[in-house]
Amino acid sequence: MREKITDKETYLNRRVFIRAATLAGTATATTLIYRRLNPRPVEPVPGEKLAAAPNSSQTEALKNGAVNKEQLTPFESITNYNNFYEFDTSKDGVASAAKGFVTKPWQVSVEGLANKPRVFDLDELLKFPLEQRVYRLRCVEGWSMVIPWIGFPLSKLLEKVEPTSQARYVAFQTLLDPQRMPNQRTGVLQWPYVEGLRLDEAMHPLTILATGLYDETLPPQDGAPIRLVVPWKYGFKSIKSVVKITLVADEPPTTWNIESPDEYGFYSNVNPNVPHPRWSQATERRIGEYGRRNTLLFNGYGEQVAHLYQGMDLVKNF
Ligand SMILES: Nc1nc2c(c(=O)[nH]1)N[C@H]1C(S)=C(S)[C@@H](COP(=O)(O)O)O[C@H]1N2
Ligand SMILES: [Mo]
Repeated sequence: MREKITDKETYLNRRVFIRAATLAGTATATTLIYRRLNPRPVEPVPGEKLAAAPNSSQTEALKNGAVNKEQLTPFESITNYNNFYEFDTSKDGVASAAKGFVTKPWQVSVEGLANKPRVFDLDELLKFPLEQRVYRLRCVEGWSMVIPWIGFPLSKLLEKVEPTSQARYVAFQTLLDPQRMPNQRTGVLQWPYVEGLRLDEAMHPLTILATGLYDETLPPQDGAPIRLVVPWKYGFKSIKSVVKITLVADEPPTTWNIESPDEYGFYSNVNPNVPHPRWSQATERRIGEYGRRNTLLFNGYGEQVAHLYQGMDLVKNF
């Protein structure tokens, strides 16, 4: 199925199959694990169709670091096993809590150390040539998925605002609106959720803003309408429902680092050799599989990104 992921028919057949298997109670690994994780899966509200541009062939995506020969994680798992603390702190509670999250209208302000800072309407962002990018997502908690994102390189957006020579980092911010994101009424994290990258990480061709997954617009639970995806870093760096991107001179504060600086560093590159203080990072559980896989340095994207950290102590700069 991997080589045909851009084929909508294959995908639709697959979804029908998965649904049929779930209904029939077929004891496939996927179904069992899916059931265990999601006692009452939320039927996804069908998103609008979002086609990746025809010129974004899979060959092109592979050149850009897409995963080869690994099963895609089923749509149902990607959309029912989520971390999105603005809605719910339990992974199987996010989908229902985020159902009905209104993401129209939506704007993203790109500001700070730039010659042409400005506000972009979502419609404008959807006009960037969209590509499909199949990436591993490795959560710091020790699980992973393979997700066929639709999006565009963050660099394309940053180029439009022309970062000045003082800009060395990029800060990101999620929407702050406790009416629409009910768990922001609690103090479970400091709101809004914020993240950051070094400018060269932000400009790297693997770093994308995702506006869809499989062939649909992003479901609310996955960070609608637009979220960051940085595949070689732990999942929490991939901030959801972004409203502000700021070019800055100094390393910006980041939510999980504020929360627990000894556990979550600014870089948070996936690294099997740097254990979390409370658990090993050497292996991971791929959602839908039995057993565990070995975790790969930079989540398997070392060939593309290792040069960014040349001469840097990856243990100190965890
Ligand atoms: N705003 C915001 N972004 C967030 C999070 C969050 O709680 N709030 N969780 C992060 C974590 S820990 C992970 S693993 C990924 C999960 O993305 P997914 O639910 O689409 O798989 O989103 C990240 N982005
Ligand atoms: Mo995560």
